[in-house]
Amino acid sequence: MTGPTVVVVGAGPAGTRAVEVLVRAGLRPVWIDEAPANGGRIYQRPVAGTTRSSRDLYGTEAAKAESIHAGGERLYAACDWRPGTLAWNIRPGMLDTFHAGRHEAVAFDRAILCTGAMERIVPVPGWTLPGVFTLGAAQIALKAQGVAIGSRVAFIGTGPLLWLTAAQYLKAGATVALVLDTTPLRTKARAAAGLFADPVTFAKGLALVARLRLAGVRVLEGGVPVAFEGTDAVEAVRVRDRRGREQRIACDAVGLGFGLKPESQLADLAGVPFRFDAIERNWIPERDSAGRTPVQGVYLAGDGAGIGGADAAELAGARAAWAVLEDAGVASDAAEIARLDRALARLPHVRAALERAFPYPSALAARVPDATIVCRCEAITAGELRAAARARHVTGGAAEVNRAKAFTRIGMGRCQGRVCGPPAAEILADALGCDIAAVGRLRGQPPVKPIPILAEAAE
Ligand SMILES: Cc1cc2nc3c(=O)[nH]c(=O)nc-3n(C[C@H](O)[C@@H](O)[C@H](O)COP(=O)(O)OP(=O)(O)OC[C@H]3O[C@@H](n4cnc5c(N)ncnc54)[C@H](O)[C@@H]3O)c2cc1C
Repeated sequence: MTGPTVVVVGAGPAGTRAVEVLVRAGLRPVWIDEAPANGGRIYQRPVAGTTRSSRDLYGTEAAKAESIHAGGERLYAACDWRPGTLAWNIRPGMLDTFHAGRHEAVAFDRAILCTGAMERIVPVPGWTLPGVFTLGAAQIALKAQGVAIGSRVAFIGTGPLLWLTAAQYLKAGATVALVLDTTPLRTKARAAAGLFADPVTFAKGLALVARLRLAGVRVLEGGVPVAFEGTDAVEAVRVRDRRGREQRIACDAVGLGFGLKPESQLADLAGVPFRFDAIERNWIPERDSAGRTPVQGVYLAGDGAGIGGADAAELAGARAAWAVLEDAGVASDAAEIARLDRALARLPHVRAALERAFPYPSALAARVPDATIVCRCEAITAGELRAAARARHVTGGAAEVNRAKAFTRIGMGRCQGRVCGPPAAEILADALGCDIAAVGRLRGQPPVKPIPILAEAAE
C-alpha cells in the first residue's frame, strides 16, 4: 500500500505500539532505536545468554515485558527496522541518523518521536566519584548485564524508581546498605488519596517498601544526602535524618536519582514549543492529547512527551499512530480511537499524585555547596554558576540558563545539559531570587548525543 513515509524514533512501549498500529494499517514505517532490540527502558532486554527469567528481570511487569518483546519481534520484518541507530538531529522532513560508523539522512512525511525519559539528579558533594551511578544505570546494569554496581549499595533520591531499584537489588542478592528518600513520609501520605485512583500500582509500591523494611534495610524518609566519601571510589555516604542527626554509612556503590524528565532533545530541534509544568517541575513539549505537536508532521508519545509511565506510553504510542493515519487520510477506527482517548484521559490525575508524592527536592538542588561540581562534562561548580548570576548586576550577565551556559560553559559538554540542566536552573533561580520557570531551559543542540567527528568529516 502507498502512504506517507512515517518514521518512528524509539522502540520502548510507546514506539512499539505506534509501529504496530501503522503496520496493521498497511504502512511500512522506518523504525529507529539506539538499542539492538525493542523494549525501551522499563523492558530493557538482557544480553544474549542470560539465564535470569522474565519474572526475575521484570517482576510484576513480566507479562507486559514479554508482550512488548514479542510485539517487536513480529514487527521487525514488517517495517524498515533500524536497530543500533542514533537519531542525532531532526530538520523539516529529514532525520539525521548514525549507524555503524555511517551517517544517513532519512526523509519522512511524518515522524513520531517516542524517545522516553531520562533521570534527574541533584549534585551531592562527591557524586562524581567512581561507584556513584544513577538509579537507572544501576537498574540497567542489573537488567541488561546481569551485574550489580556493587555488593553493598546505598540508594539515594526520591520516586518510585528509587524503591523499585533497591528492591530489585535486594532480590538479586546484593546488600542494600541504605534507602534514603528525600521526600518525608507525610508528603507521601498527603498524596495517597490521589494514588488510590490506581490501586494496583499503589499496592505494588507499598509491597516494595514493605519488602525492603521486612528485610531489615535501613530506610530514611525525609533525609538529606550530605556527601559521598572515598579516595579512588565511593566508600561511604554521609546523610542527615529528618531530625538533623548525621550518620556515616559504609557502601561500595551508590544509586542516585530524583525522578525523571522527558528526553525531548529531538522535539526541541524539530521546533516544538515547550511549557513549564510546575507539578512535574519539568519543561514539557507541547502536544495535544493525540500526540500532535504545533509542528506539522511531528508527533510525540510516551515519556518523551511528559512523564506518564509505561502503560500510558503504550496507549499514547498507539494514539499518536492513529493521529498520523487520520491526518494522512489513510485509515481511521473511531471506536478504537475513542477507547484510547478514554483510557488516556484517566491517567493525568494519577501522574500528578505521583509527582506530588515524590517531588524533585528543589531546595536541596538550589543549595548545592559552592565547591560541588554541577556540570561534570565541563567541571563547572555551583559557585561558578552563582558567580555568573551575580555578574548580572555589573555586566548584564546570566539571567537565564543559556546565558549562564555562555558565561560558564555549563551544559556545553557531551551530555548537552541533559544531566546538569535541571539542577543548574534551580541554582540560578535561587541565586537570582526568581521563579524557576523564569530562568528557562537549556536549548537542545545537534548532535543530541556524541557521534564520532570523523564520521561527519567523511560525509
Ligand atoms: C533508566 C530508566 C529506567 C527505568 N526503569 C523503569 C522501571 O523499571 N519501571 C517503570 O515503571 N518505569 C521505568 N522507567 C520509566 C520508563 O521510562 C517507562 O515509563 C517507559 O519505559 C516509557 O516508555 P517510552 O516508550 O515512552 O520510553 P522508553 O521505554 O524509554 O523508550 C525510549 C526508546 O527510545 C530510544 N531513543 C531515545 N532517543 C533516541 C535517539 N535519539 N535515537 C534513537 N533511539 C532513541 C531509546 O533507546 C529507548 O529504547 C525507567 C526510566 C529510565 C530513564
